[in-house]
Amino acid sequence: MYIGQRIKRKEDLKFITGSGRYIDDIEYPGTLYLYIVRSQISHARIKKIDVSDALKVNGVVGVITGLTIPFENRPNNWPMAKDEILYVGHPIAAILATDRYVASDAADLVQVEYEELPAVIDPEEALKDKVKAVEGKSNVAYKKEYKAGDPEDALSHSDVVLEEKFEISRVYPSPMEPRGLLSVYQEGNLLVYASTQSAHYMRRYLLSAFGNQVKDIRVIQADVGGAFGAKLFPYAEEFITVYSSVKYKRPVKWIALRSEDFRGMYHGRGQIHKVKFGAKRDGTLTAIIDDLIIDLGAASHGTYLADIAATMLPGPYKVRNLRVNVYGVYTNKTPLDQYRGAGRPEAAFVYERIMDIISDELKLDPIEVRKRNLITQLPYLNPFGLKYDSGNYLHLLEKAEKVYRSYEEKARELRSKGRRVGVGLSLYLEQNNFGPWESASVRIKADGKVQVIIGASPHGQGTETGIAQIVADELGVSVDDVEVIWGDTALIGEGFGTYGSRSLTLAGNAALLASRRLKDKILRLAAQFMKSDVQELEYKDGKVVNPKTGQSMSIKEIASRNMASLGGIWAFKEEPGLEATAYFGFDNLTYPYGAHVTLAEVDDSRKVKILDYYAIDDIGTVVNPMLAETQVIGGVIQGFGESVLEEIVYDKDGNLLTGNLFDYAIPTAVEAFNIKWEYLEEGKSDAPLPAKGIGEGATIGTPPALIRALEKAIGKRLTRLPSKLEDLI
Ligand code: MCN
Ligand code: MO
Repeated sequence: MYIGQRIKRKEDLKFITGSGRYIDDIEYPGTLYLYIVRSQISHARIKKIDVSDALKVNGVVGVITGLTIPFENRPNNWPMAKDEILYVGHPIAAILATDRYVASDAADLVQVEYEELPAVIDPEEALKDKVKAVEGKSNVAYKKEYKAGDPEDALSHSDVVLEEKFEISRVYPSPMEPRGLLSVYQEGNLLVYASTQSAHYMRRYLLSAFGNQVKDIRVIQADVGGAFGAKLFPYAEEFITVYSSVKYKRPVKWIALRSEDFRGMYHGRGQIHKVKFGAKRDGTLTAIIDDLIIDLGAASHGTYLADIAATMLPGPYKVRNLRVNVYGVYTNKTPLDQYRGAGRPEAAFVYERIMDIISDELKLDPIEVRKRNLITQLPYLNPFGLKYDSGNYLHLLEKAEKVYRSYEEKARELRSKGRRVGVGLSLYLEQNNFGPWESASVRIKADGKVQVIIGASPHGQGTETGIAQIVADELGVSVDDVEVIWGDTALIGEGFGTYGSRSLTLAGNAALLASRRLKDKILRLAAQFMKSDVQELEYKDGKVVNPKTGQSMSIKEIASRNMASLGGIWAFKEEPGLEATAYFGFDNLTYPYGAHVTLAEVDDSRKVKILDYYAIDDIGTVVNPMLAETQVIGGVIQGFGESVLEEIVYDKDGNLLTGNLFDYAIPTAVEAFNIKWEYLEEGKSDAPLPAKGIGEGATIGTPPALIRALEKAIGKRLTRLPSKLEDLI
């Protein structure tokens, strides 16, 4: 059995030997390089754009301005600002040149005449709807009320009623590779190389805009240097690049500079929760009323993140009286969309802060407060209709409690020596496997090697290895003989992609079902080749055996017999070919859960140091504990960044103050720390392979645990992400 084993990643060799192929490594003769001229101010009316000087530059082939394409939840001035500039970084013009440096030099010669408009940057200001972020439009792009039970009544019957404002700042997803696209126009067809989380989504988006101008669009996912949720949905620059290659009938390449990526890549998080909540003296949470303001920036496609946060607000707790008033507001900033965790980290920050605050206010132990509120019967229908499927939350919490108590012990000792240390624990609920289904095809080639094609688009997670383990077990072959490929819309009919921690579960189960289907076909073909009745045969360890006669055939023999001359094949009833496709999806989402415990120190220079860190997850069957563990490690470090280092900051006029990696701090090897991880397999999903996802969990569990530890270290309540230096006095 490979499932459950720490198999080394199959995908790494090419990257560690330098033979990865990212978009910018792919070269086509005759390529034009595209450079985007971006707005330097946050809100203005465009009066005139003069490109005549730019067009005179030797090597410049064309300049595009005023391109607008109607697209769902995007402003009228999309993908380019035609008459109104909405944020710093908004594309205004695109220079196409035979050399990328010529293109960027020519960009300086584009003259934009504009009339500045007042900008609204602060989301609470935006909610007042006085200064408009988009001319002629209300700032309130989205309003929704989620209500369950009777929260007002429950508050009036509570022993304590508390109020708090939690702020979760915007972050930049910071993949190592910025975005980019290469669009190749060939005889009426488009071949698009993308740094994306889903080749199929990209094709569908591009077809909606360019489908009537080209015969077909094929999208290939190049190697992707990280995405973290931010490379799933379409971007202005991608549409501008494709438009240009159709217009000039040439390959066009666009690669973002890091500083452009800070302004162009959708920011994540950006939520404010103004919360009123009540509790009984014993720590029972009675009700939550939450005004949730999501800072959408200049487009409204990020509203679903508030919906996820709102419906997940009860977390793993029994509270049934809630009201969440969601306000999605436009601001003159880069549009907002998903970042690893997507709505669940925001919810967890709020419900875990609430648990800790209740324990402080009522002088109760934080674990006891959690236990008092914990859901103990699963499946459970949460007050907003989400069905938590499986698991034993209490068991996991009890395991985490042991770690917590031992960290407390250490903390007491260190505190007695005058050190500012604290311990934090978080319990969190994850929700994953979004998207209707995923596809997989499994083939056996003539040499007996197995090829798996999946509709998901992994980009660093290690899914190739995980899925190879599943298929190798099912077919009884060596994991080294299983190759997993993906990321090309010409490879498999339809698919979705890699997001919402779904790939192992959905594509993995599709691959499992396809392997089972393929085994039936192998048996039928073998029956013919072995001149046996199919009922007499058994599939075992990559072989078909006839227990009665002792006769057997390996998959390799069957696969090569399958290739025999036409007569040899058509003489049989079964058609040739060893290939099967299957699809897998859930009726309900799955709900993994976990707990994080940390011992942290704030030193005299207010620097945060993690002295110990422990995470426990229950994701049902773990296919490869090493892959899952590395996802947790990466996620904890990202969560650390979000908790103490990373923040997108704009000044009051909408200038981005943290627009490069000098001003925007992400954790590096220097800040990294040791993380211990353990897993339970009690909460199985109802899939044939009863797994759930792990790709995002750690970004949900880390901030509330860490902020609690810091709060205990300094003895002052912390309510925002990240905690800033001035908070840590
Ligand atoms: N796994 C496992 N057993 C399970 C579940 C998962 O062994 N029960 C393994 C899988 O084989 C895979 C990894 O854990 O190697 C993650 O699988 P899964 O939870 O299915 O998540 P996805 O593959 O769908 O990845 C998406 C997830 C998301 S949504 C974001 S955002 C994120 C993340 O993955 N972005 C990442 N981790 C990232 N890691 C890297 N390196 N780069 C990103 O951009
Ligand atoms: Mo994601």
